[in-house]
Amino acid sequence: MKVYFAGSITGGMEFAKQYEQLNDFLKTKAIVLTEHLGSGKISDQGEQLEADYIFKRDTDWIKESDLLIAEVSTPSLGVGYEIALAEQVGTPIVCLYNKKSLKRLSGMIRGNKKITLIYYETIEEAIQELKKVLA
Ligand code: 6IA
Repeated sequence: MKVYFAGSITGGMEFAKQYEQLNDFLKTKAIVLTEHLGSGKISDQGEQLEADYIFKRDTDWIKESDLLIAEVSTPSLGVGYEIALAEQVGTPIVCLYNKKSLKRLSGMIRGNKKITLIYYETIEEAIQELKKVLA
């Protein structure tokens, strides 16, 4: 199974630690196309690649992935775009929102019945819920 793992970069990386922990878990269950996000090495500058290259690569990856998992605790234009694209091409979507986030979760995510939404506080909780979804 191929998973596209999305999370805010330019929008802010307050949850970088969680990206890393989620990425480590997901790698035990699937091929994670966007491993760089949870590598612990990426900053809010993102990968140092041309924007047109990133756009093409990431949209192609979304089209070929079996599941999109987005960490949405930090609002991000890029992640919102990726979620909408996944919906358009019929890729199932799971969003994870940390209850300690200082940002409210957008109604465009909360109100979308096609999205499986997981609210979590600890990473163990998030992983437990993800296991159910992946089973
Ligand atoms: O708007 P954001 O940057 O927060 O969007 C983050 C999402 O878009 C992530 O899920 C990534 O898959 C994707 N993304 C956006 N920018 C990058 C990037 N470098 N490197 C990797 N993935 C990205 C940014 C460099 C750019 C300023 C030229």
